[in-house]
Amino acid sequence: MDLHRLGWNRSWAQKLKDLQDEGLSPARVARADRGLYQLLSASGAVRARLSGRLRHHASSAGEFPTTGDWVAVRSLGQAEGAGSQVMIHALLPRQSAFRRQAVIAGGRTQEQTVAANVDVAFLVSGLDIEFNVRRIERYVSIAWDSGAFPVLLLNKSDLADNPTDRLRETARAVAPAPVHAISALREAGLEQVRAYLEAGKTYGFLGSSGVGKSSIINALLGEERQAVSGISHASGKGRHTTTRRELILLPGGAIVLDTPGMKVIGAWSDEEGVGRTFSEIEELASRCRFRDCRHASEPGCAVRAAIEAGELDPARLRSFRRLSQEAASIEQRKKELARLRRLAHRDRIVKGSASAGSQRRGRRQRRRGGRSAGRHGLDADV
Ligand SMILES: Nc1nc2c(ncn2[C@@H]2O[C@H](COP(=O)(O)OP(=O)(O)OP(=O)(O)O)[C@@H](O)[C@H]2O)c(=O)[nH]1
Ligand SMILES: [Mg+2]
Ligand SMILES: [Zn+2]
Repeated sequence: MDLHRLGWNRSWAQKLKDLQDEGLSPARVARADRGLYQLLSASGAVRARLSGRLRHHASSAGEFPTTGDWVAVRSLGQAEGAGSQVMIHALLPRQSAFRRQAVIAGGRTQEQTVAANVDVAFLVSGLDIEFNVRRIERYVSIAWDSGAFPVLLLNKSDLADNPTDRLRETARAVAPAPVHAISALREAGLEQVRAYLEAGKTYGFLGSSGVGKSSIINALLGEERQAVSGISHASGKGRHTTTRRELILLPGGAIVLDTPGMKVIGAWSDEEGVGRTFSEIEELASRCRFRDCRHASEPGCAVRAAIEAGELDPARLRSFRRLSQEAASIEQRKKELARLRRLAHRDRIVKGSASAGSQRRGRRQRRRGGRSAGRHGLDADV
């Protein structure tokens, strides 16, 4: 399989190179199921496990590979291809991450990444009785924080008496994130969703159980690949039809992530958080000769000295590097998104009082500007 089909690009190649480990090859996590991973790689689908070291460090950092992640693997010797198993040795720093607090043993909570490396987050809500603007707002703010670009899909427009009012209300609440009313069942408005899809980009579908995430994906695929619930979700009992997160390749080249419905509880790691988790490395780093020491080959590096003296596990430094790089990379995406958001906001305010003619001009100018997220239609569909 061509890795680009899975979203591989120069920036990922660079991140793999940064691991400075020979003989590791990249693969993307298609499914994660309690320690067992389904990966897609250049040699097709493979099953994988975490190396003991990675598992150990992942549990201390609360970060296991998840669907959408790029990992570095080493084959276990058998012939590669369907049925072979590989070992995951490293997790590449994420470009975006949807995180939530999961309750673990003893009632404690631990941060869990629900979806990684999503470019556009389709936040799905139902236009039926479960419609709730406050919940939608929470989803949108989590999406901005994750480093993904949020797009609201108000599904089940066939069940709404007043879809236009709700569309308007939502658009006002989440501006400048775009909002679209669709019906997966009637296949209405799906062209608005297709307009976002680009080859090699990753699209996550997120939202409560029963809102129609899998139904929309099936409609985009043109086949009933994902199981959807035949029963009514009107009771809101939260029966999950999709039970695991999964990566799906659409015919046009876009990569889609289906997820089980989730409750939104926000909380995000930041660069400071990374420092707290790796306090012993921070402590050592404060004794490096150079303040901006990367602990690679700089003279007077206290971190490398500790590794050479056997006082620090090199894998620990690797996890630290990955998490710091990840935090920086998500931080950078958030800044870029914030900039787009401000621009779109300003644009919207101007547009609000503008005539139809100047709106068209505004749109043309934006197109000429050629901003990367420009084609994601920053104006709501109202
Ligand atoms: N009326 C109507 N029903 C829909 C529409 N889209 C989905 N449904 C129905 O809603 C129910 C739930 O759809 P799913 O696609 O399974 O929802 P989901 O978001 O994937 O749910 P989980 O996998 O549990 O998170 C099914 O009975 C679908 O047939 C729609 O546009 N209109
Ligand atoms: Mg589903
Ligand atoms: Zn150093």
